[in-house]
Amino acid sequence: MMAAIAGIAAAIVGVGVGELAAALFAATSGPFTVVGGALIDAAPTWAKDTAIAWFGTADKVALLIGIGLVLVVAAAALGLCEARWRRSGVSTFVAIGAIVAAIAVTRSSDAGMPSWLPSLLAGATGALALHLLVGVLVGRPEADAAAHAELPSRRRFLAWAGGTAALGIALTIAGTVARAGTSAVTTVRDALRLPKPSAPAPAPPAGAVLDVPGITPLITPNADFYRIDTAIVVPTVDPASWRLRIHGMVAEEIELTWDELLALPMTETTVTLSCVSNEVGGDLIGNAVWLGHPIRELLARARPTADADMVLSTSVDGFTASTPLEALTDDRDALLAIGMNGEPLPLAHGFPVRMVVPGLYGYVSATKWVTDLEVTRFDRDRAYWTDRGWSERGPIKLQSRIDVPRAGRDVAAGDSVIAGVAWQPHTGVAAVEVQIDDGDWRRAELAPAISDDTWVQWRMPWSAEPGDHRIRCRAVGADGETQTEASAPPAPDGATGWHTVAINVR
Ligand SMILES: Nc1nc2c(c(=O)[nH]1)N[C@H]1C(S)=C(S)[C@@H](COP(=O)(O)O)O[C@H]1N2
Ligand SMILES: [Mo]
Repeated sequence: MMAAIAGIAAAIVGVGVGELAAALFAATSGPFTVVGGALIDAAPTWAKDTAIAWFGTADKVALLIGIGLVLVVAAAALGLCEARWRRSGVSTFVAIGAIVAAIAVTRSSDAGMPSWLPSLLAGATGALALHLLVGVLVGRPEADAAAHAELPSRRRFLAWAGGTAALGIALTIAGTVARAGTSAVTTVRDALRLPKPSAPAPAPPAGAVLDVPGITPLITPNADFYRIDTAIVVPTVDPASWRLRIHGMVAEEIELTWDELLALPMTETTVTLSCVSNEVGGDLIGNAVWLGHPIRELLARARPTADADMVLSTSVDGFTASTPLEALTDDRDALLAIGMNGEPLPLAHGFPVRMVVPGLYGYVSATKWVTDLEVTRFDRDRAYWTDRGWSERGPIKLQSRIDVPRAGRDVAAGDSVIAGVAWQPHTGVAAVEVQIDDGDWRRAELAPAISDDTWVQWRMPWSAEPGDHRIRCRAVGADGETQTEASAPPAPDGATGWHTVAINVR
């Protein structure tokens, strides 16, 4: 009996961890959602019809309750098994988690999210909890020795089991609350219509997209765009309550509502955004068409004082970035962005409003869910990452990457192609050079750029000879500078070095 309770408590805490993990990392991949969805898809029509006939619109709720009841019975059985044959229940918990995780992967609609994670965590947590609870229950030999010890030890077990179950319920509630906030704002976002830009982004020039299988797409789809957040939970900001305050060293303070922002002229521009943590050859970089109002217009209204040199932007989540005032007032398209690739900003990319500043790493410029711009000075205020050892200024460094052939992949001998992307946003790229083994550096074909604010694709034909080869690339900036070979780590202000891939040709 007690062992059955241990099994049930373990299952509850496992489910709680799984559902909370789903709310945080992979919305549609909670263990219950996965099993429910799979059952609905697998159920024969007569079963669905019967369910609807019996439960009507509550059929989904009935299904979830049904799954819950099956789980309770199974968990009780696993508890009893574990008490008799140690490890049997624990390993079955892990196995169930792994199976549900595998189903989750086949069903997931959370692009780029670890859909296997919630169920795997649920299984592992359930297993751990069962192991500990049965440990308390079976007890240590000295506790068993004295018969009179039985009552306190049973009470102790019930306290542990009750606590475990309560924790699971609390986690489930936390997950539900987190998800409810997200779904409310998602509904608002889905209903939004973006204003038309008064200055639309020019179409990419002819030839900007090279026909090379496997090369990085010129425009990164939203679902594939890298993400960097200090917040564990994606903040949910309702546009109706969003406000932006511009204050500090200004002649005139400005406060802006969502409706006021939407009424302002909108610019559309393509900008490559990169993370300072991007390693040489890394993929923490993306290129999107952003829609927004130029920040320089707002600052012109606010009129910064002559001695100001920085804007400290703050997010609802407390993240801050220090952006040189100049980058926000010169003629580049630094935007208070509301749109990304023709859609309202995705929640994870800063809905409803973020900053996008051509030429600067994200950590000093691209504040998501932005609500406050304080005009100030670098010697007066410090931003989130500056306090953690990163440079207070972060211009994006000249870089190039080999996408094709992929490192470690075998290549067939004969006519082949080497291709990739190169970037130094707001400076532009003039050339890319490629070296094979210890040969000469040769110029690659450079596709025309959308603008100096975006990356460019490049390629070079290669007659691949059998054997092991080393391929390296380096870019030349539009300012004439050649990308440095000196290798530097991302901290404190961005990685440098030549991207090098080892290839086997056969
Ligand atoms: N509020 C907030 N804004 C933020 C961050 C953050 O952690 N919180 N990360 C920054 C960093 S380090 C980068 S590289 C970019 C990444 O933007 P993305 O997640 O839309 O790709 O956002 C920037 N803006
Ligand atoms: Mo970043």
